[in-house]
Amino acid sequence: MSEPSFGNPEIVEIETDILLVGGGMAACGAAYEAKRWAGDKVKITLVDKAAMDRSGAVAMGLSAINTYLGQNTPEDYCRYVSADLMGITRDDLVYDVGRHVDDSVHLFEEWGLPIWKEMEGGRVDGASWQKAGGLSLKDGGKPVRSGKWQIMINGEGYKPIVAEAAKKALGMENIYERVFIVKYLLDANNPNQIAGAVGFSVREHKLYVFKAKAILNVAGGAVNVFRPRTTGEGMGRVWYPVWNAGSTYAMAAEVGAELTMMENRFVPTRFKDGYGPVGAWFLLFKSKATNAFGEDYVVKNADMLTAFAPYDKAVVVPSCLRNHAMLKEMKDGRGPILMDTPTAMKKLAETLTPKEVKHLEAEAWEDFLDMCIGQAGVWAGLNIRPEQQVSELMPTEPYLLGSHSGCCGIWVSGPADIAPPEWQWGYNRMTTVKGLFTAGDGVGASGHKFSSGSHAEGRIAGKNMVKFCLDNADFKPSLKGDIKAITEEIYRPVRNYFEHKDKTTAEDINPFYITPRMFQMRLQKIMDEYVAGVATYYQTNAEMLKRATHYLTMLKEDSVNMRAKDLHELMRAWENYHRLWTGEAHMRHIQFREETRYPGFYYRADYPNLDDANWKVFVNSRFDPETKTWALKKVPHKDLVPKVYGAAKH
Ligand code: SFD
Ligand code: AMP
Repeated sequence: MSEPSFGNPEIVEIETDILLVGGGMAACGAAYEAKRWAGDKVKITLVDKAAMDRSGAVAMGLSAINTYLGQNTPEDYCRYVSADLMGITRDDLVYDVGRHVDDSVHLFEEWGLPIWKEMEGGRVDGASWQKAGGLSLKDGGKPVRSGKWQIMINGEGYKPIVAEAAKKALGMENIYERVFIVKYLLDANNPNQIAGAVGFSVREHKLYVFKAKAILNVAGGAVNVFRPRTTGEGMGRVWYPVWNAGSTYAMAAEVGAELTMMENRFVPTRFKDGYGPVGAWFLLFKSKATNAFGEDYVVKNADMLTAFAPYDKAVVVPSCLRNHAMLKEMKDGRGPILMDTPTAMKKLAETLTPKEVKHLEAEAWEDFLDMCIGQAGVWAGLNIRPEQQVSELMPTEPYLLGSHSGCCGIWVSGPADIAPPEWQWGYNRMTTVKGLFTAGDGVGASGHKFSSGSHAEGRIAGKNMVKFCLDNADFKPSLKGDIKAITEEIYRPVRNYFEHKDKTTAEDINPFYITPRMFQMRLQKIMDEYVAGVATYYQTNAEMLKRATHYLTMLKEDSVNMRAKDLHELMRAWENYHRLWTGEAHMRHIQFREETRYPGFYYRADYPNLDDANWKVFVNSRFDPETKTWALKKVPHKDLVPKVYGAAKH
C-alpha cells in the first residue's frame, strides 16, 4: 500500500435490501432460497472475505455429510443433539433444521455432489451409481450410512458445487468477494435496528459501505482464539478453518445482539498433528481407539461417565464425555491414545475380495484427501500405512462454533409453529437486533447441523429475511456513526505502521505498534493458560479467570496499537480483534456458569460437578453498545421433545 493513500481509500457505497455477510454453507443456502422468494422486489447482495468457491469450513471438501435424517425423525434428532450437548439445546431450532435438512442434501445431489449408494451387490461410489442404474436419494436411493446421522460422499468438490448454485441465483454482479467486513452499523433513527456493514477490500484500496434492511451474519466459527498444538513447526495447521476468526460473534456482540451458550466449545479428538477427523474411522471403518495398552477408554471409564450423563446413554455417549475418558488415561500416564486402524481394516477385509480390499485402502486415504489433505501428508511423511500402522489421536485446542459438535452462538427467534412465545419475536433466525439474522455457526444452542444443516438453516433465514424486507418496505436505513471517523478507525493499523515504522531498526519490533501476529500470540497465551486450554488440560477456576479478565482488558486496550503494513495485514489485525471479542465472550460465560457442564471440553476445577438443579439453563449475555458493559443472565431451559433422563449420580 503506498503511503499517500493510507487512511484515504476510495469509498464504495452500496444500497441493497438483504446483505449476506459470508459465503459459506449458510450464506449459499440463504442466497439460493432468498432469491426464490425475493422476486424483483427485494435486492440481495453477498459479501465474502474470500472467494466463495473455496471459502469457509468446506474449503478443502468433506468426505461425509453429517446430518441426513432419512428414516430418522426430527424428534429423534432433537434427542440426539440434546444428549450430545449435555441437555441444554433449543429443541425448536434443532427440530426446524431436522425437518428441512434432507431437502438441502437432495439439492446438493441434483447439483452434482457424488453421494455413495448402497446397492444390490454392495457399496457404489458417488461417481458410479448412475452408471450402475442406481437412484438419487430423492427418488429412493439408499445412501451409505457411516452412522445413524451421517452419509458418505466423494466431497472434494462439495464447496464449488454449492457455491455455484448460490452464485447462479444471485448473479456475480451482486457478489463482492475478498471484502472483509469489520463491523455492523445500527440505524441512526431506530434504536436496536441494523442498517449496514462496513469493510474493506483485501486486494484494492477500497472501503465498502453497505446499507441494508436486513443482514445475515454468517461468517463462520472461531479458530485460533486458543494457542493451537501446532505452533512454529506447523503453524496454520488446525482442524477448523484458520480463516474463520469469530467475526460472526464479535460483530453481533458489538451491536448489542444477545449471545447464548458462549461457554460451550468444541475440543475435537483428531489424528495427531494432521488434525484428520475421526468420524469415518469410528463409524464407517468401526475402528477402536485405545490407550497405549490396548484398552478402550470409553468402555474402561464407563462408570466415571455416568456421573455426568444427563440422558439415556443409549442415545449417544456425548462427544465431551468421550474426551473426558480419554483425558483420564492421558493424565494417568497411559498415553499415547491410539486409533487401531490396522485391526479395523483387517476385520473389514475378511469378507472382501482383493479388489474390494484395494478399494477400502483407497477409501481410507480418500477420507482425508477429500477434506483434510494435511493428514494424508502426515501419514505419507511418517511412513504410515493405515492398514499396517496405528495412528496417534489427540484432543485438540478448543474451537468456538455453533454448527458442528458445539453450540455457542447468538440467541435467535425460533419457528412460529413450534417455538414457545419467549423464544420467538417475529422472524425465524432473527437475533435480538431487529433486521440482523444468523444461521450455521452463528446460531447458538443448536449444534450438530454440520454442512447440510447450516445450508438448510441459511435457507430458513433467507426466506424469513425476504418476509422481513417486504413487511418493512418503507424502512430506509440510515447509518449511525460518521463514515469518515469509521474509515479512520478501520485504517488506524495502517497509520500506526507508517507513522512509526522508521523509529526502529527491526520492522516487527517497535514500542509504538504491535504486529497482528504478536497480538494473536498474546491472546492465545492468555486463553490457553487461564481459560482452560491445552496448557492446563482444559482446567480453570475463578481465580484464573480473574486474571484472564485483567489480561484481556489490557490486550483490548492495546488493540488500537496493532499495525498493518499492507492490506493483508490489515485483515489480520481485524481478524484478531474479532478473535479477542470472541475469546472475551467465551471467558465471561465460563466465569458465569459455576459448574462443569462439559467435562472433556473444559473443567471448572472449583465446581467440578454437573449441577442440574442450578445450571440446567441457558446462559445469555449482552454487550450494551451505549454503556459498553456486559451483562450475563440465566435463561430457563425447556424440553419441547420429551427426553429420557438417566440416573445422574453426583
Ligand atoms: O469431518 C467473512 N464440517 C463437517 N460437516 C459435515 O457435514 N461433514 C463433515 O464431515 C464435517 N467435518 C468437517 C467440517 C468442517 C471442517 C473444516 C473439517 C471437517 C475439516 C463442518 C461444516 O463445514 C460446517 O458446519 C459448516 O461449513 C458451517 O457453515 P457456516 O456457513 O456457518 O460457516 P462457513 O462454511 O465456515 O462459512 C463462513 C463464511 O464466512 C466468510 N467470512 N466474510 C466477510 N467478512 C468477514 N469478516 C468474514 N469472516 C468469515 C468466510 O470466507 C466463509 O465464506 S468433520 O470434522 O466432521
Ligand atoms: P468427527 O469426524 O469427529 O467430526 O465426527 C463426524 C461425525 O461422527 C459427527 O457427527 C460426530 O458426532 C460423529 N462421531 C465421531 N466419533 C464418534 C464416536 N466415537 N461415536 C459416535 N459418533 C461419533
